[in-house]
Amino acid sequence: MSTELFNLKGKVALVTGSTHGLGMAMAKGLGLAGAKLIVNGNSSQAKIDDAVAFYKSLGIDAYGFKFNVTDEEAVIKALNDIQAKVGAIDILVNNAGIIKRTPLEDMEVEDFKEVVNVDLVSPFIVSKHVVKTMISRKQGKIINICSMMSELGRNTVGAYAAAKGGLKMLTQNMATEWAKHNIQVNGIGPGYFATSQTAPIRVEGHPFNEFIVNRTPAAKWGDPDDLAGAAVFLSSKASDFVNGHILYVDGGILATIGKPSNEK
Ligand code: GCO
Repeated sequence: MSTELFNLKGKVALVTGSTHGLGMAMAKGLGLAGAKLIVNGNSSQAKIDDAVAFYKSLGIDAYGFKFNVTDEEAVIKALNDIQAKVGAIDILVNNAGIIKRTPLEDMEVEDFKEVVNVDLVSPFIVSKHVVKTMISRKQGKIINICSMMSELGRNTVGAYAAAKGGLKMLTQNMATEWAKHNIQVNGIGPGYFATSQTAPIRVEGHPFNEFIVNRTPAAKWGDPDDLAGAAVFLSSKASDFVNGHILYVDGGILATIGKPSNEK
């Protein structure tokens, strides 16, 4: 089989939240596969500039755009700028997300709404406006970054699970509505990865750290670079007949009920 199937040369890829963590790992994979990268963040211009410099140091053609994915007006303006300065977006990775870990009974409604707004509503906002050009160009790839919590619940992450569960179904509905335009919409469901988002539950001795290593058949936390292959696959010709699929990259967590802690 030709590696051309996975070649992204000439494609423009927007990865929201690509200044660090899983977004950066996936964006790096797309860039190294040949895509021109649109780097997005909303924290600081300095962080975006540093990320663009990092991608460029790898020989990747990268451009930074600071905008808040929950603000529809800001998204529309940014997409117009991107179109004018870089070109039409071929690949959209809706990665930007937040998490708040609080027992549901203690969670403020505003906090619940904020998590859903960032993790579920913003992929809708960005996709709704990017897809217009994809429809007119009769081609496009959209990848929504779901989660283990698209399938399973866990104490203290109820808002995040509600959002990521919804994102799984939004992915399937986008696929349903847009596949006829030769637009493939799929999801990636990361397992437990070593990032800043999981740092608080990964510290040495934290009960969750031991739990995840025991619960994961691969017996380790994922390395963010482990996600690059899934992102390239779902962004490339190799997935032109894959629609509405959530590709879990989880070391086997969803394949098992787990094992007693004293079992190897
Ligand atoms: C948590 C973790 C998870 C992971 C990931 C799993 O608190 O359970 O942060 O949410 O980050 O989403 O797929």
